[in-house]
Amino acid sequence: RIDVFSGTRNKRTFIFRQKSSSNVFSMFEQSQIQEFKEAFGCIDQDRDGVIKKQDLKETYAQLGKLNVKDEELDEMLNEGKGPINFTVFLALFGEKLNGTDPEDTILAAFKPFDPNGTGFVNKDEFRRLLMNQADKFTAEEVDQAFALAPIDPTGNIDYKSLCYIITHGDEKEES
Ligand SMILES: [Ca+2]
Repeated sequence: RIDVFSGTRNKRTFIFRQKSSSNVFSMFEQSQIQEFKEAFGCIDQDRDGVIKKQDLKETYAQLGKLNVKDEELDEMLNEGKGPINFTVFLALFGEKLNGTDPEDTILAAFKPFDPNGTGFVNKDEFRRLLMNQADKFTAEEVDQAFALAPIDPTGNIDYKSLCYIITHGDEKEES
């Protein structure tokens, strides 16, 4: 059995560094990684640490889908460009979730500032929020964000629009 967290990890991480310039494990919260690990364990039916066609077939069968085509399974497996161990699995999900998840996270972070769900927050509170999040913004970066922000004359920010700009803007920089 392959232990993805010891022997093979450094090698895989290196491959993904080259590919996306960031460590796939750093893209997720510890709790998310735990959830992915459980999902991986469910799919890896024979528990050899790698997802193969037979694993997918059995997983689909358990979900009641018995007529999945071989080509569809091949396509999924080919996405990994190699054996799908947990690190590769995480990277595949990471690519799919990257860009949407940070947006949800930011929107969720705004909720306490917007109890009535108006979609607007005061810009001074917004500045505090950005500078205290996990991905701390500097004052300069906040000013840059404000330059993009739709702000009304009373100083309220349309944060839903702004979250979109921030998260999708980041995506552009990475590629
Ligand atoms: Ca397997």
